[in-house]
Amino acid sequence: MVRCRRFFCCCCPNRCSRSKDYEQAPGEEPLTKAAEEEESPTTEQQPQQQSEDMPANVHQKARTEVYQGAPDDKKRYQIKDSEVAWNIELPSYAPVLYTQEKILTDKPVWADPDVADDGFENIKFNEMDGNVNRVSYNGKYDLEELEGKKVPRNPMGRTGMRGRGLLGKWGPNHAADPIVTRFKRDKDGNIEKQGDKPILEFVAIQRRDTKEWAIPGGMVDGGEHVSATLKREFGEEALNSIEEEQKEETKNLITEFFKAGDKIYEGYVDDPRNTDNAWMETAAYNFHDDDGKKAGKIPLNAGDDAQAVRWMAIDSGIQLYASHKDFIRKVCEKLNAHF
Ligand code: RP5
Repeated sequence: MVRCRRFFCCCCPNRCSRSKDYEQAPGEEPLTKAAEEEESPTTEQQPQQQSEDMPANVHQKARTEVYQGAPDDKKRYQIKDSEVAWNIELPSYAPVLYTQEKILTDKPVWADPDVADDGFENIKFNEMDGNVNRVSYNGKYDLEELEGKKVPRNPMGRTGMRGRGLLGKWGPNHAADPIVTRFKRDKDGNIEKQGDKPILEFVAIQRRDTKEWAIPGGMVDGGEHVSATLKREFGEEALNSIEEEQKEETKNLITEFFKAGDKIYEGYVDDPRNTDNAWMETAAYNFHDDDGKKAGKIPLNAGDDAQAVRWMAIDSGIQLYASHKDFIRKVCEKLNAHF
């Protein structure tokens, strides 16, 4: 079957104009039983709440005035930290309306219909809608009115922009983030330390869109297990697996390595593309190579969406895309490593 793998990744230079052979991993296994269960959202949802897991700096990057790729007159309406929450009265709130022109005119398959388009009324928010997961990790989201129709409302509050911006789906846009780590070692193979804690390295990619360093994550395709997305995205972004024939040995190594991951975070991402009506959510998993003999040996090679890839030493000073630094910090806590 030939279909676009990238779904609605805005940093893809092809913006899904190029189809690639889609290879659903045969007999793809869930990471763990718990992870498998968590991947099947139910319609029985609790009202939205901010989980303890939520990164501390939620909703900062999703409020920057200049929105990537938007025309000059489509700047976010600026609000103070204290005005983000919906329950704070803000009669003066006048968010700009913006959805990328290409999404509106090309109507790509990975994007939802716009409010005035045929098919919009059939979208089922807050539930599994065919193979599209419209369930939020943070519980049931509210709907608000936009041009006479009901659209999802960002559970984390105001962003200064309505519409979908660069995102394809109304409401949650689901991604998965593989955090591949190893200990930093000197030339003799000894683990390097800061104080009494080992220093960790993770596989980082430099995004083509914002040029920021990031975890090599990506969108979950419709009907795809998060476990499959984690492996696929790592292959596409950090190993350039689409363009190059991987050696059988490398393939087996990756398959084995990606069987055992620890869930680090599930929920809202403070992504710069978020709007009042469309936002990113992710499932971030850590795959740790304790002796550096598994993932540590795989040759890295930047794929389509990345302009560079490397093992990056972790320290609290790193600057990463969206909420990725929060996920990395959690991995350090779990492995009792330096941050
Ligand atoms: C972030 O966007 C997620 O954490 C994930 O890393 C990424 C997915 O979007 P694309 O890289 O596919 O654009 O919010």
